[in-house]
Amino acid sequence: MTAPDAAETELHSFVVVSNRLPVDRVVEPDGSAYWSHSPGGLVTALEPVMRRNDGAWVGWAGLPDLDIEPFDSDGIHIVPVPLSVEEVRDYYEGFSNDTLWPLYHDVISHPQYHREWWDAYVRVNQRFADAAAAASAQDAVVWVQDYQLQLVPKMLRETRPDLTIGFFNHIPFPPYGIYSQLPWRTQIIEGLLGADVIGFQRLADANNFSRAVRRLKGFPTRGTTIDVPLIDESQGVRAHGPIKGGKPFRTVIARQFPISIDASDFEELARRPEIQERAREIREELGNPKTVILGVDRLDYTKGIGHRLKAFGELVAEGKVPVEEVTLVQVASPSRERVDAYRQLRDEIELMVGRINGDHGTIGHAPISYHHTSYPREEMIALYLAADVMLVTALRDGMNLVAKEYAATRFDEDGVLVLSEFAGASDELKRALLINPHDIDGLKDSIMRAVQMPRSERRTRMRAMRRRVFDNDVAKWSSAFLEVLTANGRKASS
Ligand code: GDG
Repeated sequence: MTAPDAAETELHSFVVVSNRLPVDRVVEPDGSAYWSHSPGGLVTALEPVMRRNDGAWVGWAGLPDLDIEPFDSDGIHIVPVPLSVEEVRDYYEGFSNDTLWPLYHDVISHPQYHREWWDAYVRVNQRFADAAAAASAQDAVVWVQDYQLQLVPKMLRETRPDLTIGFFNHIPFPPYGIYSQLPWRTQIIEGLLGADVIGFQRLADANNFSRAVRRLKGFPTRGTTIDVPLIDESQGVRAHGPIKGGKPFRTVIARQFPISIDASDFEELARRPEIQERAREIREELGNPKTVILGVDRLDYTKGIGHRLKAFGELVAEGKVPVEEVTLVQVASPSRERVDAYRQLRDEIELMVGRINGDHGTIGHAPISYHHTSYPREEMIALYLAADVMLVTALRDGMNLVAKEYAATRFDEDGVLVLSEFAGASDELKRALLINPHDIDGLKDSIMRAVQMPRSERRTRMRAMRRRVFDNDVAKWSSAFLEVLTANGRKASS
């Protein structure tokens, strides 16, 4: 992509706000810089809506201390929000990734509570809210994404009560017993309640949120709706701004909208002869084992990589999966490497891999083919095609798109998905072999069942999962959310 033309400050009727922009600022060692498009699922889902509505995308370009004017990129108006080095440390690596992330994932790792991180979170959320307000036309629809920006809905409503505001939480929302640890638990709930619709991955997440609202604010909740009084009794102030129509409360909808992928895009790539050839090559490079097992994750403690390695390592040690016949390919893509918990995790995982390979490998065969790297999408799809068994053993995961990508890729209706019941995807992919990753014996049994599953059963299960993923793709996700959002926004302002 070439350097963008700076565009004048424009007003937009549809605005997406997320921590990261759909484009990355890349700086070469020689100092030259360019923008690269990052074609994530969210971008693919929202691109058509963006183009139809002359949309703007507000977010951070991924590098500190970068102050760039808004510009247009592939039909989307990009509004960069600058973050200083300290803000990246305190708001992003600190409060977002070392406080909220572990807290929202059932405290698998200990959340760190630091007041200066919270201060940075408030300050940066205000900057995102201001940038979104400045880009929004009268009565625009604004869609805020994810846990890094939970205060933005309230901040936006305070200055722009005309806006229809949606929020989608990509990660779980924890049970109240865990959530209540957060010293700023009330402020976050109030921040989210600034939205007209709050979307979650699972029904359980929406229920956990509603319970937190009842416990902390005492607002009545009925099914998916929450009545937010315009006068907040506990504070004696107008907490969420006025609405038209003179109703004593605003109705906020909190419900599940399970996110998905662009399934046909995955299938289209998987059908390309060069990618199928690459899948064959991968098996060959592994020494043509009878069974290839695959794990693909960001190297994150929520993904249960250690549990998976433990189960597989025991099966190898017991001789149930001979090293000449079965190989586990584990892709662990680098993630959040400046956060301590992630550095420790990497050491633990690599120690385990080294031990298993050292104890049980032969000169020609290692039980685990481990890759701490990020592959191009084509290579990922070739890996999915090459894998007889896919292991998704998350201890807690909002959705887990890898599970859906595996199913979308397998147009041959083959392959077995072993899927944690703690991943949101398990609500939909019920024909996977569902497992509790904490139950190592149960996990071992499921791996063996997957390795030995007859072709006819593999086909029936994969067919059902594929139907689900194709019927509920990411375009359906965004249109379902936006339909509820615009309906509820209209109701609130009529
Ligand atoms: C959060 C929530 C929720 C991974 N390694 C490589 C690579 N990937 C891609 C996968 C997949 C994506 O990254 C990972 O998505 P997940 O959903 O599995 O997990 P998180 O990153 O934790 O995402 C999660 C999601 O948000 C969406 O709402 O499902 O629960 O935690 O698309 O394919 N892609 C490439 N190379 C890699 O090495 N190209």
